[in-house]
Amino acid sequence: MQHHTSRLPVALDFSGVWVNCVSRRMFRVEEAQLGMQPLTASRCLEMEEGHEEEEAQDSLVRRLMRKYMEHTLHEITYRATTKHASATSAGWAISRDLLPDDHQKEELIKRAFSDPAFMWGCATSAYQVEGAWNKDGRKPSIWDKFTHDGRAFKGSSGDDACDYYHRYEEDLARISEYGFNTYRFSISWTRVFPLDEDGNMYMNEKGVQFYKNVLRILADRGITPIVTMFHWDLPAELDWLDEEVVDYFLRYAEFLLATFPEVNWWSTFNEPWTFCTMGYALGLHAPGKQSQYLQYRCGHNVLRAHARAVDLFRRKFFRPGMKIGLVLNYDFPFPKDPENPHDLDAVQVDAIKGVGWFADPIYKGDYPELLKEIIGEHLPRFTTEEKNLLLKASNHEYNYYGLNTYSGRYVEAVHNHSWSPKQSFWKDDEPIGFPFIHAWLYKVPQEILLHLRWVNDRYHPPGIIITENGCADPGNTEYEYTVDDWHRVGFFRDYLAKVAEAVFEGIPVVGYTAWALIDNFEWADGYQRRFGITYNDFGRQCHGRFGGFPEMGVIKTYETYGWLKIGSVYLNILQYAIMGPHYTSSYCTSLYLNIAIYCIFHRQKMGQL
Ligand code: PNW
Repeated sequence: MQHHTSRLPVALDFSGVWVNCVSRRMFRVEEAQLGMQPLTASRCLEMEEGHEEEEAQDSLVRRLMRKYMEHTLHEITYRATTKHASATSAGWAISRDLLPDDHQKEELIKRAFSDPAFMWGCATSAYQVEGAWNKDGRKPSIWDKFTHDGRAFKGSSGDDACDYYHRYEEDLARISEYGFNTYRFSISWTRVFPLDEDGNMYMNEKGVQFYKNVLRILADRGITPIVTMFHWDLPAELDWLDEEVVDYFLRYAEFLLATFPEVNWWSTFNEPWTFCTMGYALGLHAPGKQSQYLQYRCGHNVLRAHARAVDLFRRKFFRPGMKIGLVLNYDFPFPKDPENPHDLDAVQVDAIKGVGWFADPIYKGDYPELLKEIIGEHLPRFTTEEKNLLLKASNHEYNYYGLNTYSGRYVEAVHNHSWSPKQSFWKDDEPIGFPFIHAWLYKVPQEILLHLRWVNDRYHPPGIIITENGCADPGNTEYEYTVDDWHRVGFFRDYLAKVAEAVFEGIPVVGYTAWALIDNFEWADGYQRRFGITYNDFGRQCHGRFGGFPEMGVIKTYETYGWLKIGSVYLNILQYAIMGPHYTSSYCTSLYLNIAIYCIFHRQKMGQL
């Protein structure tokens, strides 16, 4: 083997790494080999010939992984990048410095999630990924109408999105490659059960077949689906303000439960707070109405629909092991002035308005008294019968609490009055945490712990799944920048460590599904926000599956794996660490190392090293 001194500083930090060659065999490569010389397929074959009798692959995998966990991926990169912070276009420097306690956080995560039954996964929603908006009998939803009216960023729409409707097999394959055992996705109502001219709903067989295919693939791979009935794409003919929508939803829910008996984990609604507030108060989401109080009418019908659907589920469909829940979003706030009792009150009021609005009816049978006081006559009231139904619905072993959370915030009482807390993300010219999206997404890991405690103390749900958590790329969204997504690694590590703390406190967190499997249509923000752990080349309306890494070619498989982001690599490594050496996806992890190396190459090219 030709020896030459590497021009790469990072290579000095490797005493040797394992790469995965075409035959899925692992080879130890000395640092010099990693120089500027690409490890092409033929190079791999050459190495294979020279190492016929290498140790058994299993033990190699284990050694690789041991090495991995000894140094951990981020540390390797850290060494190569210490003192080199990269500025994003947002003008904010991301420090890649390894914090002294990062290892402790990972240890905590490993211990907390060691139950093999822990649901570890990622999520998508129909309108955000599927595309094929008018294919095979799918009918328009309020989001088709809203986007076709030009109301999303730069006139974008989910018409094509990730084209997942056609490319779902490739996308689903990633879920196991990333080491996940769970996948959360939603069904498009108008794809499977649209309305005809007379307002009658009918089964659209091709649409049903699509989800049957998805579910079959997941079952074959041992991945548990968590299926959301409603992730915002309401049939265009309906409106959450009309009471009749409750009956429509009930029939749709019954149709789903009867048509997809292979699904054990259901959720009725995703984030009613968001679609009611953004859709009916702020007008930023479909159907785009702006008002002071209509969101409460929307929420009221959603809660009735939830209660009736769950009641039906209990009476007609429940079998032991089946679960059904509601997914609620909230970003737990901090008092702007922790010394000011009014600001402390404002935190509680905010939580009542954000979480209590939906969770109190579900778990306590009615709206919080405080909310009734604050909203007054504009808050609809439940009948006694409805209250009983609500209570009966959740008070059962099938219930779980779906918790979506992203950001932290400050709240303060205005004129010492806490009823309408004022929110902000900055204090004394400092953001509350790293700003991923200036308008709303700041990294504040502590909020997930406070959030979990608040929910658990108030409702005692039998189980909680973190159904969404994640971040968007903060600055440049070009391929080279988003694949090298160390900010995302930091986000997941720090939030997961807080979830781990919650687990040790006895809070029953039974799963975590990262948002999102792939970059997708981010509603009103269109394609400018990349939340995916997989890169998607929207420009060409197809996934960046063909890979990039043009000059790199560390290994052959690189062509196949070019769409990976380091964020997904990290989650996979964590999963390996959690599950131990018997974890089957370890093979993939070795590929990821190559991606990490790519990023280091890339940074050097960009002058960051
Ligand atoms: C959630 N905000 O939506 C949704 O469940 C996902 O569909 C979405 O892609 C994800 O979070 C990331 O945004 C939100 O402006 C959209 O505060 C906007 C907000 C919050 C949640």
